Amino acid sequence: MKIPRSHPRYESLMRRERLVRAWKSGVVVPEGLIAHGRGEAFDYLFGEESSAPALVAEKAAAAFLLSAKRPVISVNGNVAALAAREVVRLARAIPARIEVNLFHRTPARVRRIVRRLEAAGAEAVLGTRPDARIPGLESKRALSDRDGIFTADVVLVPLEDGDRTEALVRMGKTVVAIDLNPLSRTSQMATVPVVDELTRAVLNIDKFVRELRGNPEETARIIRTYSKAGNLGAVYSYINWRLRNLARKRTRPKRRRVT
Ligand code: PTJ
Repeated sequence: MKIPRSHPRYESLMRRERLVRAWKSGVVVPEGLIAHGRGEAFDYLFGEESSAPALVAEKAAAAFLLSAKRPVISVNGNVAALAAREVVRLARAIPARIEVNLFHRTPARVRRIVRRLEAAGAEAVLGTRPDARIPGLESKRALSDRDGIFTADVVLVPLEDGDRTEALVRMGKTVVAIDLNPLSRTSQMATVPVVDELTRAVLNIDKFVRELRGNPEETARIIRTYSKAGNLGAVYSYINWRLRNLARKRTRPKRRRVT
């Protein structure tokens, strides 16, 4: 389907189209389409823009990734469909390794996603030959690579499930999550929950990585002063403020013009 550029919700419709195409080619699972719809509903609450608290979390995410010894970006079907190029660019800027990790894992799907990342410029993508298991996880998400997520100190997990986030945190890792739902178990469990839309979040983190590179003092200061509770609190307040503003606009009586 051709989406006209002039459509007021062009970006959102394009993302939906990209996901449907990726589902047809076996990169995205049907559950990924449901997950996307949930995310979009939350994005309306943010006015489909990165909020100020999201930008604070994105800067903190960049600082944690830059100061990591073994940073890894985890990629699933939705992420490969929506942000393969952006993820590869971010991995290069940090630099970090990329590992494909799937909830609905099949070897063929992993290979398809690796190929998609390679087409976007990625090299040495991990995930096809897992040789370790994340302790305490029953699902196939536990399968991991010793050179990647298993020994990473900082892991970026966009569109994750809460179980693996919790298991990774239990292993002592710093987990940076991207999830539009501030109430999801992932957002609650992550060390740095970034409550923003995937493509916007990856681009913002990339921008902050480039800004902070070569400035270890500022990077350390950001890590020192970041507060997860404070940041999530600011996200709730932002949603509250937006809804109250909208309610006020709707209920305010129209003023008569006196001539
Ligand atoms: O490719 P697989 O097999 O690993 O499966 C991927 C999915 C996404 C199906 C799997 O990880 C899953 O089931 O995830 P959940 O538990 O549905 O969680 C996805 C979360 O991502 C939800 O909280 C959504 O609100 C959020 N979300 C969806 N789309 C976006 C998003 N957050 C940010 N940006 C989005 N574009």
